[in-house]
Amino acid sequence: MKISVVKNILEANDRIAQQNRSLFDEHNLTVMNLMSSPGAGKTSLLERTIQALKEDISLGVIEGDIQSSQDAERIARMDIPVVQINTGGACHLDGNMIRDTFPELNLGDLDLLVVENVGNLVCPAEFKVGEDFKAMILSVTEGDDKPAKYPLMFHESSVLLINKIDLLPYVDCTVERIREEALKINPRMTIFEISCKTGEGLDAWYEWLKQEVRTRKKA
Ligand SMILES: Nc1nc2c(ncn2[C@@H]2O[C@H](COP(=O)(O)OP(=O)(O)OP(=O)(O)O)[C@@H](O)[C@H]2O)c(=O)[nH]1
Ligand SMILES: [Mg+2]
Repeated sequence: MKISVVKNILEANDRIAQQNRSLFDEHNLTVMNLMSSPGAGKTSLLERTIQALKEDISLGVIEGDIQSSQDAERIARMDIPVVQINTGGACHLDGNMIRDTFPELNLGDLDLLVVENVGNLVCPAEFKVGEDFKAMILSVTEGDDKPAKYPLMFHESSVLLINKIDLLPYVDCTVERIREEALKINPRMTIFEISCKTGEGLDAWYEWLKQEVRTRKKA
């Protein structure tokens, strides 16, 4: 009985996510659902990415947090449209919450909408919001055992960004092990090694993302 309740919630969410998806498609909009545990570097990656791409691509951001508007304030400083969702306790965003932001966003003006999910390595992976793809960040300070211990997010994500590689000399973490374990779970995953502090590895990420946006614009 308990299982069927959970299943119903996920099915109801899938329906709303599908409606969101149809609306995004009408606008040839690329939507990325960005996930990670707290502090892995989601907002830092967005700040870097916005800075690098905003001349070529029209970006918007939805910020998801349990509480506070600090991340939205960081993004607003970069002069692009941003909406903050406070879940008030929920550990993930869902289709409904995303739909509620539409009156605040001019979807027709955007090429790329990024949804920064609530910091959590588990729950966000279970809920679609209408995205084209999920991307996740794992920072090297979290440890190279994380793919094996938290496989769902790795399974659901098309992209893995291994962040904070500038800290590798100080932590016991092997990037090769992260790669191997992640690819065991999801062999199709595209992996980038980056530092949002130094900028290392980010050019390849920008190119990949621009290509994703271009492909949908032409569709
Ligand atoms: N050394 C180092 N620090 C980083 C890097 N990327 C992010 N940080 C730092 O890590 C901390 C968390 O970064 P955020 O970008 O706020 O992380 P987040 O994933 O958005 O955090 P939540 O939204 O709270 O889940 C900040 O102090 C950043 O300056 C990096 O590549 N190297
Ligand atoms: Mg953040």
